Amino acid sequence: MLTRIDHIGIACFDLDATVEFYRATYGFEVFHSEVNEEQGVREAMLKINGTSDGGASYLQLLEPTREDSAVGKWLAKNGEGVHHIAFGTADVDADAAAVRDKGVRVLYDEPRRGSMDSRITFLHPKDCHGVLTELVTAAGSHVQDPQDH
Ligand code: MC0
Repeated sequence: MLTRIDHIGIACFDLDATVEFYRATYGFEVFHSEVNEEQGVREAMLKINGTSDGGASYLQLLEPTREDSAVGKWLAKNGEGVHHIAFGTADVDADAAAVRDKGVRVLYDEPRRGSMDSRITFLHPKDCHGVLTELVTAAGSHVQDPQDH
């Protein structure tokens, strides 16, 4: 079950300048930053709020580390802006399988490593009305207790 917006991925040319914009304009601070070589990104996670299933919601600022990466190609074509949205789930394997059964292309056979040791997969934007969509199970995420609301 998809329980939250885990993050909104924003592609940018200059990560440090974009981080500074979000800090100076809104007061958002960097919660975590890393380089993900497999995905070809340098990224900063700005935490917006925590959630009751053990996850949280973030803005994810993404600067490509190489031109032929997904974000590099997208930036060259579109310029800066919202690159993808990510829904949080306690069970990315089950939710990816359920979405695949509905005819949506899931881009990975098995979830891969995402930010902060999360497990992630992507759905093809052409099957999602133009929105590149990610499913994420955060490290430490747990199935939500019905009494958690
Ligand atoms: C491409 N398209 C998009 C799009 N990227 N549409 C909406 N949003 C996007 N972000 C569209 C293009 O405009 C094009 O449409 C068509 O999809 C094919 O795109 P392409 O430029 O030819 O590129 P492909 O086909 O080589 O790759 C597209 C694909 C790829 C979505 C399969 O970007 C991919 O595998 N993405 C998943 C991985 C990813 O994005 N990683 C970066 C974030 P037209 O109409 O022109 O044919 S990593 C991340 O976020 C991690 C660190 C995390 O969250 O923890």
